Amino acid sequence: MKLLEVLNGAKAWPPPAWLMRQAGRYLPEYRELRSQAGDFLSLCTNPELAAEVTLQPIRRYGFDAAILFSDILILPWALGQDLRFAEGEGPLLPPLQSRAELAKLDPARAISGTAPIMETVRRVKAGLPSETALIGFAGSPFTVACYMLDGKGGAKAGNEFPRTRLLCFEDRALVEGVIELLTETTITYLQAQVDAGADCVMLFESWSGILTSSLFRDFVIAPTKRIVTALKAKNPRLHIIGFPRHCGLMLAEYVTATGITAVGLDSVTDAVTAIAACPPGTVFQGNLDPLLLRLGGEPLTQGIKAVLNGFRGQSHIFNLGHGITPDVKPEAIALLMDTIRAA
Ligand code: 1CP
Repeated sequence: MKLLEVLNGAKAWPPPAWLMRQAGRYLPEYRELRSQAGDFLSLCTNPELAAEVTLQPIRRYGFDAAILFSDILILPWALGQDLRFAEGEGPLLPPLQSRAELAKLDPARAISGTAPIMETVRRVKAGLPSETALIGFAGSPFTVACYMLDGKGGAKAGNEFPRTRLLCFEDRALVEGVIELLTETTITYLQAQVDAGADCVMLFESWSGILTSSLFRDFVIAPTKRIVTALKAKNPRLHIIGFPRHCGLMLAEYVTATGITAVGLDSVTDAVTAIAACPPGTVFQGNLDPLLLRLGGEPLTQGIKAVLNGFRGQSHIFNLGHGITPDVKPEAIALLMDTIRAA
């Protein structure tokens, strides 16, 4: 599998490619299945439909990797926190109020509550071509904690999770408690995905950019290092991709201190800067601006070539800097894959 070779440190030209949110509302076949399933949570917990949705973009575009179709909020939901996805609003949860409420969440449910997800992993693995890698994933503890404490998404929780950031000072023990629970259960949850057939795993730290450097060390680097160390102790050859979105100057420290195999870059971090900042041999994933997919045509092909050339000579996995948005035309993704293959 080309993706695993690059994660092992090989350099490939053209690089292997997959895209964040490659399954989703921009695809007509996704919208069709989604309407059959009812709400989004029912889709995530229906192994037959979730596996089909995972495979749809692979059939259409032949990406080098499939990413399990699920959501980072499945873990807190499995542990016992209410969750619903309001149409057009993203996730909604009752914000955790106290350590007493936190104590009601049950870590044992990281296994029993996620059984349908593991069934999806097994089905996808069985349905994938042998050259296509299967990526399992979880949210990183801090990013998931933002949703558990603010109760809604970053786009909705104006000013970027204000309650979570205040709690870091007002009731730090509560934030630490949530992160502790998530760190332990994320290890269990990702190990179960590996046991079910995931070839590598990715940690989404989508909101790492809202923390001060000091809090970033405590709430991003330390838990990530614990997860990576625990998973590698059990699976020495497992590759773990970290995505510390908008982490800015903390990038090199994140890469060095956590021990992750590869780092996903957001679109605002350019190749020259990232390569100069990170230790030699760092494996990079990224980082086309998904906005260009809405434009298509020449701006898109120029943007793709800039990413390809920017990381040429490095171990690089082509991806976006964030997920595909629902307004992207499926033809733009076909143009993207043709451009990469012709490079
Ligand atoms: O069909 C729909 O209307 C639901 C839209 C949707 C989809 C397709 C949500 C709700 N989640 C997903 C799938 C999803 N989420 C995947 C599937 C695999 C793939 O990439 O194809 C993955 C990996 C995620 C991960 C995820 N969920 C992240 C991390 C990546 C990122 O986007 O930064 C985050 C932050 C979430 C939370 C979430 N779930 C859904 C939405 C709309 C959001 C974002 C809310 C916000 O904070 O604004």
